[in-house]
Amino acid sequence: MPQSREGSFLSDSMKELLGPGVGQISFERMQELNRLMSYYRCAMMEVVTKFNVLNEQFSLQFDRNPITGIKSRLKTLPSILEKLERRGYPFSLESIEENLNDVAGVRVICSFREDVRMLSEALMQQDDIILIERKDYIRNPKPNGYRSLHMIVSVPIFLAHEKKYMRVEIQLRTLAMDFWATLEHQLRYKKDFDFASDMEKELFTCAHLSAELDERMDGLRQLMQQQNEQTGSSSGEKPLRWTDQSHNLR
Ligand code: 0O2
Repeated sequence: MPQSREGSFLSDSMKELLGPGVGQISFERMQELNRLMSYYRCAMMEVVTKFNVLNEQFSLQFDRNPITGIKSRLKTLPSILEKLERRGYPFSLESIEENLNDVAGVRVICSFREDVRMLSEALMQQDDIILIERKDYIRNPKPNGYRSLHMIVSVPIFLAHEKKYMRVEIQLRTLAMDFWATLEHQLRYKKDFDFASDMEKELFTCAHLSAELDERMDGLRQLMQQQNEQTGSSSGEKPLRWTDQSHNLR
């Protein structure tokens, strides 16, 4: 970044975050900010790896994948500043670490509600993870119908000369919950559109339908599990799966 131009295009909150001076101080603070964001990125990668490992293990155990997708994101700087301002927190790097829990976010999309429970419990049994906060919007959906299990965890990252704990927000939800939340988010944040109350009601009805879908799918999964247990097929042969190396079998 050309130092001579720094002062001209930074917002007030950004200037406060980076320090008062235009020049050396700001440049150093910018480097510190980059370092902090890279720590968050590392913590996010740790959590994603933990879920990939659990998926691998459970897919061997149950012959199906409990996780259908994992998404991760780092909050953008404008969005970090907006949240600090909205909550009345100071604009500083220390304040970001101290006051924001969702700079690093990992969203895990599961097949069934049972998988959400199983994965969250398995993660919490890992002795390097510290649970900071847990919000169960599946048991207690938000008034608009939003469902997901949210957990704020602190996870260690191993740097060259130190171990540092960073916070990550984890959202666990089923495919049906994700379908609803994704579309609701799209509709709600459409620009120049007034969200009428009958549309709120319709969205709430859709949330109810998605919850019912999860319940019925869970019922089917339980039935299949019982049948497998009766016939003993879960402990026996597994159907042959085609993989990338399948041509080697010919
Ligand atoms: P993004 O970009 O998805 O992260 P806070 O996040 O701390 O300001 P709160 O209410 O304490 O607010 O957090 P909460 O309830 O745990 O929800 C935070 C995140 O959950 C949101 O992040 C959304 O991702 C998701 N979420 C919560 N409620 C809803 C909802 O009604 N609809 C949808 N689609 N998603 C929801 P962000 O910061 O909004 O954005």
